[in-house]
Amino acid sequence: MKIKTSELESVAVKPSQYPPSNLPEIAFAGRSNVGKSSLLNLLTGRKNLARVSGTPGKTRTINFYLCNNEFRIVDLPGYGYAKLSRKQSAEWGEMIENYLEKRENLLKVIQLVDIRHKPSAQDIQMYDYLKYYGLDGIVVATKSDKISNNERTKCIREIRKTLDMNSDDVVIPVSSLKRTGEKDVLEIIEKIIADR
Ligand SMILES: Nc1nc2c(ncn2[C@@H]2O[C@H](COP(=O)(O)OP(=O)(O)O)[C@@H](O)[C@H]2O)c(=O)[nH]1
Ligand SMILES: [Mg+2]
Repeated sequence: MKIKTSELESVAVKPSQYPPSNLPEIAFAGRSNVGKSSLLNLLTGRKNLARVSGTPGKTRTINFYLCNNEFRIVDLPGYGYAKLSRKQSAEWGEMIENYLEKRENLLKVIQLVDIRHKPSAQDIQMYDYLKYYGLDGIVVATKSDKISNNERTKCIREIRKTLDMNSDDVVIPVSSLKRTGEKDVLEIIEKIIADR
């Protein structure tokens, strides 16, 4: 699959601001700075659809991108940003929970982790959350250009083990910098939509 057209359809902090639930949605979650915006730009072939920021933690909204007039990519606000107040953290939790729990047209959440690091406590928590809602099973390991081919296998094994993934779950190494792995992600998105 190729994403030929994409546009920001809605920016939401609460369910009443979501677009209609008429189209299938695939969401992306991950720690701030993990490379989510870069990946979304790569997938959509647009330089600046999702902002890439040097200052993490800025996106505090759920952004809905309409793709090929056929499905939506949903950018969930990043977690793990140290400078959030307790109130902001609570708002983040509520925002994510509302969406994961109630969105009937949400098919899957693709979780991003940095390929170099063992998933953090918050990564694990997020993934457990996805398991609870039956939305788990696909992890993108970002910034794969930062490690050698040799290290890659080891790092992926570590991610699988730490997140307690099943054998039929997948970890896809991606580099937005080198533009690798993008086809594998698009293929999976296509399959999720076709199988629904
Ligand atoms: N080396 C490398 N750096 C990346 C890659 N993807 C993102 N980055 C960098 O990581 C930082 C955060 O990226 P961004 O896409 O804004 O992450 P987000 O906060 O998860 O949306 C930026 O400085 C990016 O240039 C990648 O594949 N390889
Ligand atoms: Mg971002």
